[in-house]
Amino acid sequence: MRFQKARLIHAEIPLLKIFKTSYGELKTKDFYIIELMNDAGICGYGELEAFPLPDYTEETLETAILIVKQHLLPNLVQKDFAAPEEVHQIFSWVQGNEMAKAAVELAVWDVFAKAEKKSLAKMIGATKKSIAVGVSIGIQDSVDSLVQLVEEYQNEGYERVKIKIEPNKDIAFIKAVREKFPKLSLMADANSAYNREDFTLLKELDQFGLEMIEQPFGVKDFVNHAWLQRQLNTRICLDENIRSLEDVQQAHLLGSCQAINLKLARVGGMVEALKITRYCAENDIIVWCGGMLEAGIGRAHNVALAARAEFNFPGDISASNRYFHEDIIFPEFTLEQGRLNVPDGYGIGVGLNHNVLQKYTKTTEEILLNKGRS
Ligand code: OSB
Ligand code: MG
Repeated sequence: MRFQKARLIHAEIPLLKIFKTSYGELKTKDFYIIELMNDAGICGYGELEAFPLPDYTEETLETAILIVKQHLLPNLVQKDFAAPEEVHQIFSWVQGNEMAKAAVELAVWDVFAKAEKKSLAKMIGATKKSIAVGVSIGIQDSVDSLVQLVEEYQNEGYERVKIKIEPNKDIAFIKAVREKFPKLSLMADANSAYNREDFTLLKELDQFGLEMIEQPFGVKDFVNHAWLQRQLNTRICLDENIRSLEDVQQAHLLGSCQAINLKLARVGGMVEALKITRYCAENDIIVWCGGMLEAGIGRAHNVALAARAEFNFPGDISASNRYFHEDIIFPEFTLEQGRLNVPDGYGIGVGLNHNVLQKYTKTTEEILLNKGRS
């Protein structure tokens, strides 16, 4: 298969609720859609997930789109590909820049699945028809507003709740939620807000029966996570640390965690994600699908991945209406008894809702891939 052209659509949609983490706030979802068209006119889609600031990982939307245009798309020019894995291989000379690679690679997967007249889920060996999902709640101003929000999401049917924490917005918040909902599947995500000096506080979290504590320490810190895991009963889950299979192997061998929040964007796309999934299953590490507040295209890729049998823990893959007044896809993802249905149409199984997308589009750019660049 050859690729004819790419279209880069830059859009920004307002979030229904401000999303606050230990490192900052997001009011909108700012992203690019990468549309790739092959020589038969089949279009596939990927979503560039990097955030505007280099605070979650090193990449930003600006750096990532530059890598896409200058280094990744030119690698597709006038080459014949027999499988998406070949595209992953041809990108391997580019160090880091996982989100840029994932956006293009995932568009390639969508094109191949559509060309083979299969759903993406089926193409990657996923068998579930629907997936259990959870909700990730940003840091709230008060304990009361957090408890109220948890109640709302629980009533909507979310099966697992993740609460963002940071120093001074931790014990009292988790304690209040646990007291109100003794049986809720509950976890906390620190986004690297703590260090070894906070040990007593992190140990205090051990009493609330949390499923896991996500990323308490620094984003390159495997050693101190291992030190902490040895002293906690609660599982540690790594998010920011994990960019590749090698990172998972390192975490496993050091004992840095017992669970992995797997994000397609953070590990460079589907090929790496599937390797990590296999490794986790073989080594008794919990693997579950995280989120980046994706618009509908990114969400569709997550749903396909989470439909694989290894994903037994509900992902951060909520319904479209948990994030946005309107999503850029049709049909939107809706919650049914705490679950999202896995689309069975060809490829990602959802299409762009052009009316909605147009409203929020900032720029569109076309790049020819068949006779050099436009
Ligand atoms: O740490 O998992 C995270 C959102 C932005 C940046 C980092 C994280 C998150 C989430 C959101 O937790 C999960 C979702 O998409 O619902
Ligand atoms: Mg996280």
